[in-house]
Amino acid sequence: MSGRKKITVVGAGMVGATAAHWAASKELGDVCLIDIVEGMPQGKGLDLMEASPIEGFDANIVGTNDYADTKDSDVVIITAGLPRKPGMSRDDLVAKNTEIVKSVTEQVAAYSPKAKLIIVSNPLDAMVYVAHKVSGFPTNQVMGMAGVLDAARFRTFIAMELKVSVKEVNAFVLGGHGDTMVPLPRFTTVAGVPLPELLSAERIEALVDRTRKGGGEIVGLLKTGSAFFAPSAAAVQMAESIIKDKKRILPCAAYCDKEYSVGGYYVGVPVKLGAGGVEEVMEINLNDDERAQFQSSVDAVKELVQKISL
Ligand code: NAI
Ligand code: 2OP
Repeated sequence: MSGRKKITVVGAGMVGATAAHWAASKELGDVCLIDIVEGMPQGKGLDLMEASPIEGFDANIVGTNDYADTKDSDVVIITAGLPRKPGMSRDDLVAKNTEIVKSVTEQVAAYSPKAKLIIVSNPLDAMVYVAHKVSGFPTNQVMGMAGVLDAARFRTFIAMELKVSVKEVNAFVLGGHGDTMVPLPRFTTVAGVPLPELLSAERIEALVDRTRKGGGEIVGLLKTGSAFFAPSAAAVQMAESIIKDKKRILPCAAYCDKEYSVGGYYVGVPVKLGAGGVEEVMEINLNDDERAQFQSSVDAVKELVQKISL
């Protein structure tokens, strides 16, 4: 037991193990890596710990199959889930991952009732809803990672197009993960200059389209899995804002009721993330076109959530 913060990562696969790596190397706290596969989280945890003298980070890293080891975590990142297999429909995947996220969340919530939960498992907008319902946690404690990743992809493509540092590019996205995301070029800036002043509408649309299909582009290249470096970095950026009470404004899947007139669903919106988890949902004025796109994204999320039986 140390005086450090504690981050648990559930699912020690590609996203989970890489999230543990980022969290430890940034010295966010001690890390607990848990999976159902025996030996694998222990092996990855020990291997990562053995990298610490080389990289010079102080963090205790425990790999385990026992939820007792996750006790009193400050932040829990949930990446457990199955990828879609041949012959499996999207609905089959929703059913299977609902089962996994439900059982994981029950155990996490029992050992760490005050933890902030960051859900990564797909389909994201539905799985964060499952985690909220099952944990019974207040809405500020439960959120999903998608917007930071989608915005990072958009920022990458804009920086590549304009040949500028990614640090100059700030992007704004709303809505669900992937196909239904709503990038907002009006609020996307390069060194403070709105994107529409720097690129033609056609070029912006091409970059938006690539961003929407960003997950599929990586799957097409990898063939045996999906993206993990950027997704894990995104989840850890959210964890860092909470652990260090940075109060960053990041796009996250957050519970919205009156906000944006969503009516009680988790959708991607800009959120202030601090020690209290989701401390505020930031509302911005959307024009008619942006509002219509956001609404169809919310409708897609509702349709997905209606398929869930808990
Ligand atoms: P992976 O297959 O490498 O790892 C998943 C891990 O979950 C495996 O090690 C598996 O043993 C474990 N697992 C399965 N059932 C479990 C249970 N009941 N308890 C504990 N662990 C369990 O997959 P990867 O690439 O790490 O992706 C993980 C999830 O994150 C997938 O659902 C993927 O679609 C999603 N994802 C979401 C993103 C987002 O933007 N929200 C981005 C990237 C991935
Ligand atoms: C992605 O966007 C698979 O959701 C994942 O890369």
